[in-house]
Amino acid sequence: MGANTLSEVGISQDIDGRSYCDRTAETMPREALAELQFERLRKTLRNAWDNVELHRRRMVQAGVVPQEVRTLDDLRRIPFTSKADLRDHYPFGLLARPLTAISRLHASSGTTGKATVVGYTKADIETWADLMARSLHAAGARAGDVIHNAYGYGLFTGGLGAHYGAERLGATVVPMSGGSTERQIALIMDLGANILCATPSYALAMAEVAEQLGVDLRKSALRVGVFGAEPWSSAMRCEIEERLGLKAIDIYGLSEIMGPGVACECAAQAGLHGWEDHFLFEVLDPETQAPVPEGDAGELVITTLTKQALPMLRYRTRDITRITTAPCDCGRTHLRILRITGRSDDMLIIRGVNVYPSQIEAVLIGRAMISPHYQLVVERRGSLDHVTIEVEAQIDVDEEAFPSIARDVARHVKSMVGISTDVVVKLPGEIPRSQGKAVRVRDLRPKD
Ligand code: DLL
Repeated sequence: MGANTLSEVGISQDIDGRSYCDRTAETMPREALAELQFERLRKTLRNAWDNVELHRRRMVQAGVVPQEVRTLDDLRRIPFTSKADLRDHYPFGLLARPLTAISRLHASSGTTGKATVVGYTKADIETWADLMARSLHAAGARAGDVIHNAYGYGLFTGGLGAHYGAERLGATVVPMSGGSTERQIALIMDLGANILCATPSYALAMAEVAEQLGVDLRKSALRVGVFGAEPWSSAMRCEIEERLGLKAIDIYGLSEIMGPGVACECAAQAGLHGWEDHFLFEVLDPETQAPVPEGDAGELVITTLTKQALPMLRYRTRDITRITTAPCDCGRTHLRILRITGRSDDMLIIRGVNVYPSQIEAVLIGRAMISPHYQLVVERRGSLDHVTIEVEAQIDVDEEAFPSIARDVARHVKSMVGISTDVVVKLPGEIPRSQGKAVRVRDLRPKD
């Protein structure tokens, strides 16, 4: 069960100007947190051993049984789990409970092959609602707020995850889902939304449509945006904050682990607090799988500590990030994930230079005469990969200026990211707008 009862959450505890959804859990001293993690890890390993054939087999192969895990460091002896394991055991092979005990299924979008299916018991849904309420609260949402939820409803975890969290917080939720952008804007204004939940790219698409309609969202009641589900740069954060007139907060999660609410920024906007009473976070070198020193970049690997239906042992997220356990201004003791740079699968190697789309985004956004919509087209030329950056001119820019804009963008990308690119300037509106996760890369390389 989750840490809170219904009556406890939504009552903010303002102490010294600090406010928590669950003060005890969020400010737990790190030693106590480690003890709790260990106790919960033992239970999780038991659950996985007793109920999931794959986990048991892997542990046997690795020569480790749950009873022999005596410290948190012993976690290193536990084998990894990957997305391929979920696919290979599609649809229910990794569930630790019979289908009769599963109250909800979600699935990942499955852009690369078969979808992966994830399941939740009633208690798992409760825990998720608690953690999502905790995340929304950390972001600055409060009971009584109107939360406009533009994350997609359905198999994607964004819509229902944010919805249950908003209700648990004691807020009023507007279950919009993605799309019908003009209607979204009208409802934000009419219903007096205080909080916007959306992907950052869709938030920007909303800002653009609002401007075209002559609606000034900066004059709306929106105070906070809770944006996630895709990588976004700090330049993008500034652009969104400026155009929507709100504080833009980063939220992280993935369906295999739970959905949104695994980690979320607080008002300090200085990294996403990973909720360590429910998850164990490691950052490993993706090649050697050795832990990297705190603060260095590596792959985020997550172990669930309270999931019943789908316990995940050392799940390799492929997300590249850094973490810090340094104290945060907000008083929360849980570690901070310092922005997800991108997925290791999305990393491009251009003439030996490793590049994530978000690094190029950071150069593009805020540049004069172009709008913050872009796509990267990756091709193979001979034996080398090549990137063409498609950017869009702002509405009032003369087409004669396009070649000089292209040269300017290419020069800045070269000097700030270190790669040579072609740049194509498109007319306003030519780059597809997202309603959920933006497609940033068109990969035209032959599949090997
Ligand atoms: O995207 C869950 C979610 C919904 C998170 C709404 C936040 C808000 P999946 O569809 O399974 O789940 O995709 C998970 O999205 O492994 C990351 O690569 C990426 N991702 C999620 N949040 C962030 C973020 C949801 N804040 C995958 N920054 C993850 C960067 C993110 N990437």
